[in-house]
Amino acid sequence: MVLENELSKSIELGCFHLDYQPIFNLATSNLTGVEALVRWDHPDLGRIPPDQFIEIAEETRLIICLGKWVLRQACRQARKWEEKGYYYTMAVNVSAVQLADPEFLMIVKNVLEDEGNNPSLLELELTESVLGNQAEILGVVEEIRKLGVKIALDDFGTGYSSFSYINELPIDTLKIDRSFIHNLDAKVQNGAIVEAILSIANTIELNVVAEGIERQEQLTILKKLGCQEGQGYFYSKPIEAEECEKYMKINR
Ligand code: G
Ligand code: G
Ligand code: MN
Ligand code: NA
Repeated sequence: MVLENELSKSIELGCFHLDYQPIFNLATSNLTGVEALVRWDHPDLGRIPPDQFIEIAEETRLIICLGKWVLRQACRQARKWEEKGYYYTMAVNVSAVQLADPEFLMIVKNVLEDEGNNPSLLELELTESVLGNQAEILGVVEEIRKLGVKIALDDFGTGYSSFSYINELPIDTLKIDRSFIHNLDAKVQNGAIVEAILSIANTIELNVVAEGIERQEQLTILKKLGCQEGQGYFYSKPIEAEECEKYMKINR
């Protein structure tokens, strides 16, 4: 497969960069963190979006190498911000293939040590597809959490068994999938699922991030329902590290 070869070459040559999407406290509009999102800068084909290569990277297991690079890059950036007195959560997407890799825990440990990060400012975003049901994966997640790293459940609500994972996995944050935010409007029933998710999350003291906030109306409803944090085009699309800094304040 051609794209596979290109992907492999680009990983060797380092033809990727990370953009960061800011995440805000909805009540105060203060920045709380950023989500790192990988971008492929192909020398001839130009920018290729992740929807077009993450799956191939997973199928070919190239995601293990690429994901390791993403993690290191994100931690290096987070460390630079820490040194400037900018203490914000750095969220990094982790694929199922990475989590199932026996070396993953060691990779996380090494990156944190090498880069000198505060582990509690790193949050790994897992999706339900990651999780299957294996006890091994639960063990890895527990070990990662012992390092002080936070765990988020991404795209929450889209899978078959989202709710069962809340009990089985040690998680800190739920990220409500943007499909549930999309139709939030004055119709009460459209908010019912979000309201249910928030009710459970508040009871068991999970942090909740709403994804894909695009309109003021959605923000107003989310605030009313007690959602703490959010991200989306209403605030900012994914942007370069330097541009993120305009949202950051020194808090030592
Ligand atoms: O912003 P966007 O077009 O970048 O992302 C599209 C999809 O690609 C999202 O579902 C996102 O989770 C995924 N994605 C982006 N960056 C990464 C990454 O570094 N690792 C993994 N596994 N997925 C990513
Ligand atoms: O699956 P994950 O949550 O990691 O995906 C992040 C993806 O969502 C990226 O592709 C990002 O560009 C996209 N995204 C971020 N904010 C918005 C938004 O407000 N609306 C839409 N449609 N997509 C968004
Ligand atoms: Mn994500
Ligand atoms: Na998502």
